[in-house]
Amino acid sequence: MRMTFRWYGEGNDTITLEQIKQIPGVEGIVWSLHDIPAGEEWPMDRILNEKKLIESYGFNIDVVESVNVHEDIKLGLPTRDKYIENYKKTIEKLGKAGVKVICYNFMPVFDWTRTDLYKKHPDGSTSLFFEKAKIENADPLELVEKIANGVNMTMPGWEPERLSHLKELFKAYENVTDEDLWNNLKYFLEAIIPIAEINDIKMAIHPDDPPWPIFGLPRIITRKENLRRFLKLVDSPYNGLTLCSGSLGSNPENNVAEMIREFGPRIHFAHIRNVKIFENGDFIESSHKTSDGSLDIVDIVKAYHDIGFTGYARPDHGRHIWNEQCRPGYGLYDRALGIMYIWGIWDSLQKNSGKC
Ligand SMILES: [Mn+2]
Repeated sequence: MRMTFRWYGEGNDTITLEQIKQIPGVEGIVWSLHDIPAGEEWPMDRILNEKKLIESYGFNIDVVESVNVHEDIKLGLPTRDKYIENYKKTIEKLGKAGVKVICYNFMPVFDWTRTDLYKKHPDGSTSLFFEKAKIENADPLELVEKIANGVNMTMPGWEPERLSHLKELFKAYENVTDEDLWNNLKYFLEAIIPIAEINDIKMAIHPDDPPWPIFGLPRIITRKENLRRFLKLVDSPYNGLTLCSGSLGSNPENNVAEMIREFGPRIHFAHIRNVKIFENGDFIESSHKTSDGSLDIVDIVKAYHDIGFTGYARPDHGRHIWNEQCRPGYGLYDRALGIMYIWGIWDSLQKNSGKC
């Protein structure tokens, strides 16, 4: 397992590369060019600048999260081909720069959805929270405005230019079914996977978060059967998964450890975090510790160990603790604690199996 840490870039993150350097066992920075809108080709000089900066701290740049997919591709509009061409050119350039994995998602409109970004835990820490009833009864436009105004920074997936077209986007998706979305995803994969193969870049789709339909929008990357179907759309090792335990695990019917054991070699990127699910279907992002949430993180890490996982991992999200002011879900302290929890489990498994 190769540990990484997501970083939003110079001037776009409260955390520094010096700080990340002091977290034990972190080899790579998960990065992106966050200011480039979905559908545009990434400029080579910008890619190389980022590479130079990250590598100067001794980190690898192997994982990019994300290269976002333009809505026209997800909608299957005739304009999709030009955006797919741009996507292919970006893959080629990232391949030249030495990138090994691209994480992306195929969720209509939103990358992720929560109802509260700073929900308080009994210990005074805060984290992202999803209140099921609020989403079921909410006007999405109102909710989005409230969430977006609650933070003083641009969040991936919630960019102002995307949100300003929200009404039109909802309209455009009105008649798009799950099957349409599957077809549009297949069309996209058939175009990009051959390019990923030539450039030795593993594509790794992130599951839908949360893994069920919201606001009537279709969602397909949600459970084991669908992941199975996804991997068969283009049956290549370059068409793989970002297995996000927290996203998939917020549906109690999903058994994350079982998925790891089934999809093993097709998992290129592991997002490891815990969630606490309440009886009414609400969930809150908890610390990584198994007893703090509903997911058995020990069993999840053990599943990766059992399959001999050599791919990339990150602690995904963390709570906001010790009064840290940071991007929602992306503080330094709790993600660093999460990494140490994961290493603790991993190293003891290594030792027990005589590998350490
Ligand atoms: Mn994730």
